[in-house]
Amino acid sequence: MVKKIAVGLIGCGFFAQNHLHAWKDLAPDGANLVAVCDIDPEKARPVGEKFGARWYTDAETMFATERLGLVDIATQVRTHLPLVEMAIRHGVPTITQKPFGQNIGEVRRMVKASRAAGVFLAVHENFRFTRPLLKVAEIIKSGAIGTPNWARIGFRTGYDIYAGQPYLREEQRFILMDLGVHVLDVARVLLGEVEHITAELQRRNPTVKGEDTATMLLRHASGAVSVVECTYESRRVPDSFPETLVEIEGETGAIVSRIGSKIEVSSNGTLEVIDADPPVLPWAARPWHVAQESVLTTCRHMLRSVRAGRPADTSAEDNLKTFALVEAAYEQAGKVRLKP
Ligand code: NAD
Ligand code: 89V
Repeated sequence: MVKKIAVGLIGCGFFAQNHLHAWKDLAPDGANLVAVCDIDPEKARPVGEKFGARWYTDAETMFATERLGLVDIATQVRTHLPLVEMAIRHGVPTITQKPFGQNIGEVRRMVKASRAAGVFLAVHENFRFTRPLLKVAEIIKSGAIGTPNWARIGFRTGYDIYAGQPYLREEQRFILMDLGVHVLDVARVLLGEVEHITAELQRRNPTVKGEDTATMLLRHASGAVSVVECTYESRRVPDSFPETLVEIEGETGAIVSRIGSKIEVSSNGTLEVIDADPPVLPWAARPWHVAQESVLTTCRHMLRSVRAGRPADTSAEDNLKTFALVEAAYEQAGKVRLKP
């Protein structure tokens, strides 16, 4: 009999629906979704009723009332710091959605608080847990292409993200905080830690306040170079949303991912095409299914990490390294000037 872990979720909005389904799917693995919380009762109540959990409109009351073994924070970034610090005060292992914090000062404060209290803290950074990118990482680890020495990692879409996340139009720091955290994390996973980064940022959509396109150049400690890019202003057809497409080159081969989660592996002169398209879970729908399945994989990883008493792969300390790249990209943007 698997020991159950009481799970609480804070923030019953747009993306949290995927977290909720994932925790219910993980019931056989010991996840027991007992409580949900949203400051808006018109969100908390129906979610509590639908997922069979007690519902709250105040996180402090939920922590005081429930005996939680894990809390999953799926609110927007402005509330991550206060909610994470609250959870840590209550000694509850905590997951928070990306972006980890509003700035690196907040991120460092949360890392310090979790370390001082000895409380598990991780970021729900799910792109590295998408099935295609798990497969790419596995291929690299197999040595099929040798040591990666060049890469292009891109999330380029024209998908109307604003329909489900209208607040993104108002963010002064937009694409790096929303997508840069994802693609830079993927770059770290596939090519290792980064020594330096330069960035060019653009606002190509006049109706948004922040940058909507980022093109970054990274030098990794291994000597590899990667071009890392993200935008919601692509007009390509077909659209690749929500896939991160990669081109990875090594001494003896290359990996190229194509729309539809197809992965082309060139190794020592031979080509193999792998289908890494994940199943469309009963509560998922194309094209979101790639991201939705990764939510389940991410939550499963978190549950296993808490149960094993070990840090998550996307621990607070690890995600600080990704977040530092976001801040460096903002700082570097446009600074490399020509001196004719
Ligand atoms: P949302 O605004 O739809 O939902 C957030 C919910 O939190 C709202 O219902 C709000 O009422 C509630 N809330 C706010 N403050 C609260 C508090 N103090 N206590 C309890 N509830 C509170 O936002 P969203 O689009 O679902 O995004 C949430 C987070 O998920 C963001 O950080 C976003 O970047 C992230 N996100 C991640 C992915 C991914 O993992 N790939 C995809 C989409 C969004
Ligand atoms: O990650 C996010 O916040 C979403 C995405 C569609 C990229 O998953 O916007």
